[in-house]
Amino acid sequence: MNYSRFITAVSAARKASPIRVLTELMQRSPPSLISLAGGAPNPNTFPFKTASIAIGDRTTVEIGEELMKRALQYSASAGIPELLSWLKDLQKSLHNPPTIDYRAEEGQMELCVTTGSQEGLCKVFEMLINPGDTILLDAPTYPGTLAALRPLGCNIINVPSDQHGIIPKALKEILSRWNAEDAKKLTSNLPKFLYTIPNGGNPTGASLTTDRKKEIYQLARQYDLLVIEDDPYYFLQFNKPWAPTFLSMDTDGRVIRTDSFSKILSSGLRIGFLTGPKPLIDRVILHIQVSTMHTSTFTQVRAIKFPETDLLSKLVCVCHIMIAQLLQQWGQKGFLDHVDSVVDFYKQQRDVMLRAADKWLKDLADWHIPAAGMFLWIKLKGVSDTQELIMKKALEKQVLLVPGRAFNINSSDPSSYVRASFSLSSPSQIDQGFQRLAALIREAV
Ligand code: 09M
Repeated sequence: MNYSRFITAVSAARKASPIRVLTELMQRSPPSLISLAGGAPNPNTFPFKTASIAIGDRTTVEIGEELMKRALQYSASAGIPELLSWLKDLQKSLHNPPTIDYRAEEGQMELCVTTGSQEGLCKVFEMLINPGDTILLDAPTYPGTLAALRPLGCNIINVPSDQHGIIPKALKEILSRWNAEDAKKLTSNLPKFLYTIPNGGNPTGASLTTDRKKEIYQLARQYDLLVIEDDPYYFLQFNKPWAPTFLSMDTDGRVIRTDSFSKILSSGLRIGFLTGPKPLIDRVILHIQVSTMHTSTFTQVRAIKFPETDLLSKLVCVCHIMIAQLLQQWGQKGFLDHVDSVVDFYKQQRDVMLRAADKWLKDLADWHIPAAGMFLWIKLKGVSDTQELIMKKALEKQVLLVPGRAFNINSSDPSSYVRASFSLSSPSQIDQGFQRLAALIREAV
């Protein structure tokens, strides 16, 4: 792969800071080295000493004094080594990426920890998109993606999809506007990437079939596209075996995958991870390095904010240690057992919502059964746009859903859909919520 075609001038210009180079040199040196080079604070002065965190299975994650000192200290931008190696092993077991033993420049699998998958996505988009570039995605899609993409000034093309995700034939048709041979030219105006949510799509609940993934990957090869596989609902697949991922098919090193712990360990801790070809992941790590530096500069200027923000950045490190300790304690089996119990919960919730939909919405709306995730995407019959219905009238009826417009590439385009989430509400709330929605639709049509 020639990665230079994909990278913006800004991203290509990123270089490691000299302090980072020195830090790595220091870490590799024998203990006899007297280093006066480190710029990190002395953790003995920090007020937090130990922590014991209770886990649901009656065990605890213990953070003793030495570990706490590390937890409160600055750490590597890519993630702490124990968490990185645990996650690399996980990716190997789950996806067995063909790139695992490639040479670095050939697109060897690399990984970095991100502050939620959102940070990874945003930094990947900023690495790849120049104003005027074309990119492909299957809308309706996650508004966080659209909000990160729109200001970058790219031309977003919608690839038609159905309840099984992107339709390969439609993708082929769109790509036939370009000449695949142009992909070899540095100045090619071919789309740079295809973005998709392959499991339990947000908002559609759609999951791509394996055959479609294979066809899509072949088209990506033909037209030299990167594939951005945003998969926060991977661990919330209701049926086993879990579908093979784009990462598992990636013989070229053209897949960038975002994973998230938000749906299975915690969304507030803000931990996700980015997996992809080393030449690209290294660019993102350089961006992470400098965005942390910007935060520091800001806090020095705004003195009042200093203690609060400083504490926050250290707590992020505590979170990494907390997750790393938990995962090491659990091992892969313990982690996947926990995932199974989370899936059991969401599957039951999905079934409760489907029963309520059958009971109240049968003649008023259409939907497909989601095979993963936490959303039901409901098309209201006879309602051309749900925006006003939800934003004004639904509140009066004491029920709230997300109007479909929020997920359109152009958010002023009308939508007949609403997104209902089955993650937080109790069975009786779901039942009552749909009863209220049914009354609302009846009044509107
Ligand atoms: N609604 C998400 N989606 C969401 C949502 C959310 C507060 C988040 C896809 O936590 P992260 O950074 O790993 O997740 C980001 C992310 C990435 N990709 C497809 C997602 O669905 C999270 C947060 C309030 C509402 C929210 O509605 O859909």
